[in-house]
Amino acid sequence: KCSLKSSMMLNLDNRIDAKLDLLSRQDVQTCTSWKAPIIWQGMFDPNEYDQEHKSQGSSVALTVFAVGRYLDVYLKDFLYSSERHFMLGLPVTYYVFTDTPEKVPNIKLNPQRSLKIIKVERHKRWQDISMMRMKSISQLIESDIRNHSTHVFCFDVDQLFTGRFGSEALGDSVALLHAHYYRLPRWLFTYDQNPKSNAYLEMGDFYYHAAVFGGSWRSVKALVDACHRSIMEDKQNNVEALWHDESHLNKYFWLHKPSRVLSPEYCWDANLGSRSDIRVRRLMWAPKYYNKLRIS
Ligand code: 2GW
Ligand code: MN
Repeated sequence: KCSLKSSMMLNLDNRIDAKLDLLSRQDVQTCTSWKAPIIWQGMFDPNEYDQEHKSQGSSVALTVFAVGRYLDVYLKDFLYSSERHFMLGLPVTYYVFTDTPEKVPNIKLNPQRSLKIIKVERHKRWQDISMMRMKSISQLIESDIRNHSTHVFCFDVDQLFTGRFGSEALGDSVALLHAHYYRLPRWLFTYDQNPKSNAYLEMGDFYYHAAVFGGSWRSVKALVDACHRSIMEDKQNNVEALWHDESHLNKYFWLHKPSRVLSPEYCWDANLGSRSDIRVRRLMWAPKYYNKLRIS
């Protein structure tokens, strides 16, 4: 449990964070040992965050990869749901990475929102499709995002927005608690245990989910560069981390603590059932069609 008496002791990402009410949630951990807030429903006033970010001129880039069949199966629903729930009221630019640009659905976007398509090659191994996202994101931040958006969020495509995923999630460096691990003892966390891998991590703070990470474009650039470098070095040494990019991400966030942590409300798995601490479901895992999608 968080022992902080007052949110004034938080490390603040935004001026408005001073108003976070850590004590409004007694049933969950609301700050980390390095005093980053863990964002749960009930701790914040959404309107105040929206106003603050509008007046600061925040704008958000959303990156998502839809390579091969993942485009047909997931992309359209992901984007439509995002139009209903993701960062409403702020300018949003979607960046869809795909090997088949012609198949990207033509979606009617709300005002102040636009979509750009980036063609990428389709790696043979799915592990590479997932890991090489780091490099593509880095290049895009450099060539485009940094000129247009203050913040970046990177998403898996196999999910659906079902509730507000708003400006309260914006911060300098943002990590997400993995829904399957946030209540488990740390020794069960599935960090990479091979000392030969750069992702090797005996014990970390939390188990973070790579399906969602974000921050200022500068911080995300540093993160994806570090993870990509780490992944490439592993390749040269003929090792692959247990959970691929997610293992490297967890190592990175151990070395570079996130300034803001999102509760599993921000990426919930319906298979876990309903729990009293999950008061709102903001983003949900979509079904995995393993037999159809993971043939390679
Ligand atoms: C991935 C696995 C098996 C077969 C295909 C793919 C695949 C992934 C693909 O054919 N096309 C594609 O665009 N992707 C992208 O990579 C897509 O955006 C997808 O959401 C993302 C990660 O793959 P996914 O969602 O199948 O993996 P998960 O849900 O098990 O992801 C966790 O672990 C991954 C590493 O193994 C990543 O770290 C991911 O960020 C985690 O959420
Ligand atoms: Mn996924």
